[in-house]
Amino acid sequence: MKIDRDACWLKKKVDMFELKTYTLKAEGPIASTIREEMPRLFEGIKEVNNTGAINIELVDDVELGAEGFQIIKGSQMKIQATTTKGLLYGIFKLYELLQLNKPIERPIRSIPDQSFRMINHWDNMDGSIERGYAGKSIFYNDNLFRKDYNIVRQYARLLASVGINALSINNVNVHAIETRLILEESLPEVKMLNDIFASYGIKTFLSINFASPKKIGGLKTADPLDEEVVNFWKDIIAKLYRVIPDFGGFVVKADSEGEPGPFKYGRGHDDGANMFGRILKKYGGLCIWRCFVYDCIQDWRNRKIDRARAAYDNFLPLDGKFDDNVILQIKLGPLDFQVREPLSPLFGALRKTNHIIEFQLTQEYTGQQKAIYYQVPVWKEVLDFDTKYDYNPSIVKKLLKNNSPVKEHSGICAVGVVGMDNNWTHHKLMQSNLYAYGQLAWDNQLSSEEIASNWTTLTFSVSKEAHEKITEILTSSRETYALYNAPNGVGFMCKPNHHYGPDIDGYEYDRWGTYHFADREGIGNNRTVQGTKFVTQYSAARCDEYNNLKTCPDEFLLWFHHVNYDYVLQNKKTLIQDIYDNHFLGVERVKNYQETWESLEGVLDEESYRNVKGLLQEQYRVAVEWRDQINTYFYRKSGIPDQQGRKIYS
Ligand code: GCW
Repeated sequence: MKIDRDACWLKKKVDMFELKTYTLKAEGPIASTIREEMPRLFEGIKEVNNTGAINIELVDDVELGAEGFQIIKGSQMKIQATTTKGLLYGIFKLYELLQLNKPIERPIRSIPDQSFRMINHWDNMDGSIERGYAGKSIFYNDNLFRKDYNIVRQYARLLASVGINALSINNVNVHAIETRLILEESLPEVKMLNDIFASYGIKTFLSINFASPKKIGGLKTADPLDEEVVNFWKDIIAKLYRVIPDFGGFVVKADSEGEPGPFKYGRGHDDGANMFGRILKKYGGLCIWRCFVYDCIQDWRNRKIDRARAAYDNFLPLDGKFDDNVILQIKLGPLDFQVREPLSPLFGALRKTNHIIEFQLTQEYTGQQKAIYYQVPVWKEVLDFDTKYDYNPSIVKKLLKNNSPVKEHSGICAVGVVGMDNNWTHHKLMQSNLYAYGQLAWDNQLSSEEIASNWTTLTFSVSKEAHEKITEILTSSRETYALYNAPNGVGFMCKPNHHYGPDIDGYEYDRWGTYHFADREGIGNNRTVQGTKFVTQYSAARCDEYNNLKTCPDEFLLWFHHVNYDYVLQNKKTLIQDIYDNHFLGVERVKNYQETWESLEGVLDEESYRNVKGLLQEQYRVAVEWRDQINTYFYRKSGIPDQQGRKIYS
């Protein structure tokens, strides 16, 4: 099948009738990229000396910072920035504004809200992608680098076009072969990738194995306070930066799901992270340390342990103890990218530590690229969430930066989504999540609807009516998926291998701390002050709200409380009827998507139409499974019939 790599939001050139020339007053790798991009983006444009119709120029404008830009339209058009990276962002924005037919009536000054706008690749050198559902890795295959630099360059272009400025290129679960990526033998290829991304203003990081000193250094320990271990890392890092002087640094998953870490040596995570920080500092490198640390061998009988508490219990006591080039990376929810999950209580509680929030573009628990799940509504809920601490601003999108001692060492990271599938993301409509992630990380004020509408316009050339149908499907899809999935924030209930489709008791007696405790009377986790006390990890105001049955939002009810099936929710329904209604409604909405999509036959390009039509059939099949299994399970447990007498299997 034709590799349709440009079949994304950059696919259509803009014809700028009167603006056929440009000047660029800047040099260097990113300036070369701009010279390459201009004719790719703008029909018939060419570079001239002195003064063109578009003047792209470096200026002194401290307020713009290192990434901001401004576009001024007069007798000529000016794109100005303090760096070539800012100029690159400016030409992509100009392209988008013209493509969207948005007139530039007044100067546009744009400075990114979030400093870190990063992607983590969970790619393995064997070519697989952990939790990847869009084909094989674009970087590796058969334990070798693919060396398909054309694809990598097109990917770098996509990322830069939506302002993404950093990425890590291998899985955070670092297996034997990826442990060797930091060795001299790998550095020429790592440099090739690094330099392609750098030419688009993107910093490259490697995920490293904390036990590397033992695995590839011949040492008997990986203790971060051991002098030989420190010397091992000094040698590795010195050689790496000699070959790749502009390298970003390391991403570390330690003491997590079997990955080695400092706990083994009786050390704290601050000891581990700061060891890397101290060595990386002189090269300008960063250590990004993940907080996904919990008891992954939990005994389901032990009701005292609550995995949801773990990140806060492990890392809040270390607040302020990390070096200024160390950044904590924290998942948006306390457990693991669930459809409905309250915010991780570390946000707002951490006051003196650089940190970034971790999203997941790949749909591990949310349909695995076979269901439509546009994620901006989730991200808006999180970024606009007020943690209600007694300081200002206590809203997440502001405190990420304000509570990080080094402002530019804060922001957002997301687990990536692209693979070798010819449209990058397997599901054509899920390209929108990659586009949306970059746009929203840059401008936290953008609405879910606006981003969806812009992506649709850039991607499809369709009538206003068809445009509306596509954006309506996108913006409602997260709610639809949540309606037919695990109810009211209880989470999981999916197949343990691996998270696609229902298996209500699949995780009930497992070691992962992911339980629902359903019995014949009721269901849910007691995380209140009478239960695991997880709720006390929030601010006083949020703790009271969640702890109190009367004020706990219905969508988190079973995350925080164990209630009977006849408990009356805030929406005035009993829990059991709410479960029945939501699961019937969720399937109906998928059915409506199918009908809406069929009305677009002949309106959309054939490939996109068939891609989504086929995947919607699969989404409908699995939605029916979720509905019938959840409804039947809880009808059998509770014995309470559906008030509307609909078909529930006895
Ligand atoms: O969501 C879980 C995934 C693991 C992943 C882990 C993590 C890379 O099931 O595949 O490992 O989280 O975030 O480290």
